[in-house]
Amino acid sequence: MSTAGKVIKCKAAVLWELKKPFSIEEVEVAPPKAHEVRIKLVATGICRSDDHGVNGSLVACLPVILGSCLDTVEINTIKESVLSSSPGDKVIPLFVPQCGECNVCKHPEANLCQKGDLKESQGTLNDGTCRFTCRGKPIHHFLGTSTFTQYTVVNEMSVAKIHEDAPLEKVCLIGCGFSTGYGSAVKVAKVTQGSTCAVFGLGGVGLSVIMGCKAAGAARIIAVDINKDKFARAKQVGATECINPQDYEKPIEKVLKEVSGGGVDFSFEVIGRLETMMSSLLCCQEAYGVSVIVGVPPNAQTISMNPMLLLTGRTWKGAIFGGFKSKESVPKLVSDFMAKKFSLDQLITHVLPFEKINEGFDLLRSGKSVRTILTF
Ligand code: PAD
Ligand code: ZN
Repeated sequence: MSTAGKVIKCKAAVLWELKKPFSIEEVEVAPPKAHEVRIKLVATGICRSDDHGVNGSLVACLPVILGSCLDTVEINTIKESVLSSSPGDKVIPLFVPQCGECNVCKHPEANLCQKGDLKESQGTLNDGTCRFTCRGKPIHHFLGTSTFTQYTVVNEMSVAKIHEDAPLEKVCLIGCGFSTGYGSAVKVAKVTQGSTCAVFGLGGVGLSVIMGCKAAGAARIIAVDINKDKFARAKQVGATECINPQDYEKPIEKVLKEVSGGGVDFSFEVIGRLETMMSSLLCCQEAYGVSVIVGVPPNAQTISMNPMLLLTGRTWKGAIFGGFKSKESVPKLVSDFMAKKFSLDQLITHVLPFEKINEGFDLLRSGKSVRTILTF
């Protein structure tokens, strides 16, 4: 039976208050408006950025249905809009859209489309309204995606059609964590053959950075984490050595400079802490090192730094979503996955039914999981 033009009632994980558990509720999902699609979720991942949502440091528009990243879905209904996707297509929602028209989209290298909802989140779709209602109240969107729900509505510039045979419960990671890490190495840092890299933080994103460094031909990949349980997996994806800063008296940047003979070529902060951002900058070679910020700091915090650190020749940069233009890159990355150019298995530690979302967040916060996939 067609659902076109009708409200769909389904289950969603609603966050009514910051720092509280999700509540599984029946929500009403309005039909899509022009240039929007309503999609049926099949699998979605749980990401640290969603935890920033729970803590209020990424978005504070409550109540809200979170779920920024790591999602895969099937188009269910399309109304009033001419889209490249049709019912039955497999798609991945994009927390950074690609409108194709703004200055950033037209720039050959940049990817932070100006139509996104990342910088000053409104918690709505682009027309300023919400498609979710629960207990008579409008429920906000998150980064234009909101995937912790059986059905969601997104703008057409926030969704990419992918290979029809793609395994959704794996390629959902291409919607966020994998691409963010992998692109930070191959596209943002542009890691070179034979180079030495240091990666701070070995969560799902950090492991993906390691995979990118390896793919780019790095000779040494030094993995850094205070949780030594992360080391075995880091080695499996390509780390050549692992260091726990807590095993040393001296600061980690000094240790890394010593083991690399004066500083690494490329360093990555994939935790989201100011101290490790500075360590990551300091550990790269002063005349030609490139340091990339990937981690998102939990609150609006600032760093003070000595300009000499850059005057000597270092490059300090950062990017969202690995610098990939989302709509055009996600289908290509999925095809690369299908062609076995990389594996996602090492990133997936847990698979839970959607209703167990709170358990999934506990696993992330305790450091026991890399990525938990929620299935619908
Ligand atoms: P995660 O929490 O799974 O991994 C973080 C890792 O850092 C864990 O293994 C910790 O043990 C480790 N760690 C914590 N403190 C320290 C420390 N002081 N020194 C060394 N290691 C430490 O997170 P994740 O991999 O899901 O995400 C990592 C960051 O990337 C996080 O800030 C997230 O918000 C950000 C992110 N950014 C984008 C983007 O587009 N830039 C996308 C997705 C995630
Ligand atoms: Zn744009």
